[in-house]
Parts: sequence; structure tokens; C-alpha cells
Amino acid sequence: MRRSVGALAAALDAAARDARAIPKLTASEPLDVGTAYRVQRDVIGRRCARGERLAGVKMGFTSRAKMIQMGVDDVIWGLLTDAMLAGPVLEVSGLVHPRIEPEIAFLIGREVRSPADVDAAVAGVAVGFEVLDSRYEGFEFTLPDVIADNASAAGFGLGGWHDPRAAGDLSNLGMIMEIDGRVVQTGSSAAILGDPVRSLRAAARLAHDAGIALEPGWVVLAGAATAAVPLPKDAHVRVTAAGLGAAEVTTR
Ligand code: 0L1
Ligand code: MG
Repeated sequence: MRRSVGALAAALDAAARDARAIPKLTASEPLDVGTAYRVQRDVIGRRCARGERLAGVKMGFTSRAKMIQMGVDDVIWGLLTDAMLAGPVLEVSGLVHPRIEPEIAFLIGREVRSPADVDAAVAGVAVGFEVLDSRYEGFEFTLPDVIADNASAAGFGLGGWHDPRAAGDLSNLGMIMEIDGRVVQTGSSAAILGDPVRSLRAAARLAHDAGIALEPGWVVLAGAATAAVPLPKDAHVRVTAAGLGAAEVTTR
């Protein structure tokens, strides 16, 4: 490796802060997945050093189509901070080339140290959205690149929390994403590993492997029900999931 983990993280952090795309790291670095996760942790460490607090995790590559596209057979994850919580208004001028996708989210009610504990620790389930913003030119990357870039995480929003026992089976909820009243994506929560609960369990497994506990109050963004679409300025986005209501954001 030519540049240190810290130098790579600094480059990604500066790209995000300046809303300026950079060449993917693997254009000049022989980056592996393990090192990429160290870069990701360093990027998040820089945000926390500026006062942001960890707010949860996001799961990526949770659809079979995305896994095949990237040539991978497992999910990836990124870390969420409180500053990424979007809405009701989101300023997109601070982003490079944002996209938005409809998600199912879980609220962690008590600390999860073992994957076996995660189902019982869920205190809420909600419809949500994720704002993706690759810090790489052309939104193009390899697997280690996107891991280092915190799985393209840029923002997220949530509808109201529902009791997970009352919400019931999440494995095939109809989901719709509208921009300014026009339907731009329709799908099913089944696109998220066949059932978003599988993604929740994968989050607990990755957290355990990384030596991180899922903390009370954290959000697990389980993954997207459809492909992401470009997020325009001066738009209103509404995402609904059957039985879970809506999550909305207005962009400026
Ligand atoms: O599934 C996702 O949240 C996307 C992970 C990162 C890849 C991308 O930016 O599309
Ligand atoms: Mg996502």
C-alpha cells in the first residue's frame, strides 16, 4: 500500500466535506477488504472527532442483483452517525451525486453483543430511506473502494416506529417511492435478502465479528427494496411500505 489507512480516510473525508468526487482508491492502491474496513472506521472516527455520534449501521448489497453485479456473496455494512439523519429538509448541495432508495429499518432496544440476541432486542420497525452518495468519480468503485467509503452512506430518514410484534411478517411488504407525487420505484421488502430480518441478523453477525455492540437507540438500515434513483434538488420524496406508513423528505 502506498498511502496509509489514515491518508486514505483523510482523502475520503475531505471529498465528503467538500462535495468533490475523487478517483477510486483502487486506481492507485492495492486495497483489500480488511484494510478497507479499517479505512471506513477511520473515516467515521474523523466524523466522531468533530462531534458526531454513532447512530447505527447500514447494510449494503442486500439484494441478489447487487451481489451478482459486484461479484460478492455476502453483505457489506457501513456506520451511521446522528448527523446523517435527514429531514424534514435535506440540503443536497453538500453532496456529490446523491441517490435515494427505500428501506426497512429496525430500532435496537437493548445492547446486542451476540447475534443470537438480536431478534429479541428489536424495539421498533419502520419504513425509511437511505441517501447514497459515493465519494468516487462517476459513482464507480470496486468492493474495497465502497467499503472504505462507508458503503456510500450519506443520509437516512425514518417513518414512525411500529411495535415489531404488531408489524408481524416483514418478508413481503409492498413498497413505493414517489418523487413529487410521481411513482419512481415500486418493490417488495422481499428484495432485502428475502426478508429484512435476515439483514438485521447479518448486521449483528458483522458487528460481532468487528467487536462492536449494537447499542440501544441505534438504527439498523436493513437494505433497499428497489434500485436507488438520483435525488434531485427542490423535490419531495415519499416512501411507503404496506402497514408501516411513510417516510418523507424535502430537498433544497
Ligand atoms: O445497498 C446499499 O446501501 C448500497 C451500498 C453501496 C453501493 C452503492 O452505492 O450503490
Ligand atoms: Mg441502502
